[in-house]
Amino acid sequence: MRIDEELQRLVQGAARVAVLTGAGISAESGVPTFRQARSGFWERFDPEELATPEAFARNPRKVWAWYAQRREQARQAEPSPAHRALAQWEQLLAWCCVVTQNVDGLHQRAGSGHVVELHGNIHGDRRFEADTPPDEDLDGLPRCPETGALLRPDVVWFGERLPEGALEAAKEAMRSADLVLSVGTSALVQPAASLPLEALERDIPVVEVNREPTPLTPVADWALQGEAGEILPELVT
Ligand code: BV8
Repeated sequence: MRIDEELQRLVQGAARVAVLTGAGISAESGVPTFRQARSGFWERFDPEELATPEAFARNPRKVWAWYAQRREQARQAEPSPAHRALAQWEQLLAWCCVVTQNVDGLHQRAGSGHVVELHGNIHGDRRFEADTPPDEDLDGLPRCPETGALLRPDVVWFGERLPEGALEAAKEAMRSADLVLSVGTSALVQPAASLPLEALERDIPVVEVNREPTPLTPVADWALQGEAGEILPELVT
């Protein structure tokens, strides 16, 4: 893709960068996105149906099956050229904060040093604090070794509050950057999708890199349509 000269100068002159990423940046690592056309594996598992505390309380076995499969996918995946381009760029910047909606841990594996995980991390567990089905239905599911309480994936489900510190850190990064990128997100899930607005309200330039148009496209200063794994290495290194 030919990168606009003005944009290239802006990127090369940046010192403090905040990058919001979504499932699209991991697509080229082989990790399925949330809203791609339903095919095969995704027909049985609708994320917005399953990524909720109610779904887990109703059927922890089915939700754990979905997360166990996604955990394994994330383990087997390798960071994409886009993850790696961001990690390399960080070495040239005064600071770079990657604010990710993803739970796959691929930014950290690519070498990014400052990653804010808005929606948690699929490789962690924590205690499930609400009521669960009777014990006999929970046989074989992960439990807390000390208390025997049922464990759940350490991610933020729909209807759950984001980790306070993470959301505040993400907003602060967007407000104090001199350049913001939004990469591989459909800009639909709140409150993450509103983060670039923190920059736009302060006339901080926002660049979108995404395979298709999103609600952010019309208000972004630049919108580069295509594969993150092709565009980012050309744009930032
Ligand atoms: C909350 C973790 C409140 C689990 C996820 C307004 C304000 C506040 C809340 C709401 C609101 N309106 C609605 C809500 C509720 C809800 C919400 O936003 N619903 C949406 C569907 C409308 N939000 C919530 O519930 C949030 N909680 O607000 O709580 C509250 C307040 C007080 C007290 C209690 C509660 C919690 C949201 C977090 C949900 N958890 N994930 C898990 O992963 O299993 S969200 C899930 O969606 C993932 O994290 C995913 O990353 C995220 C967003 O999706 P994207 O990353 O954008 O992925 P998607 O597939 O959609 O898009 C990928 C894009 O990439 C596409 O555009 C595609 O074209 C592009 N692409 C693909 N390949 C490539 C590419 N681009 C470039 N290159 C490629 N190769």
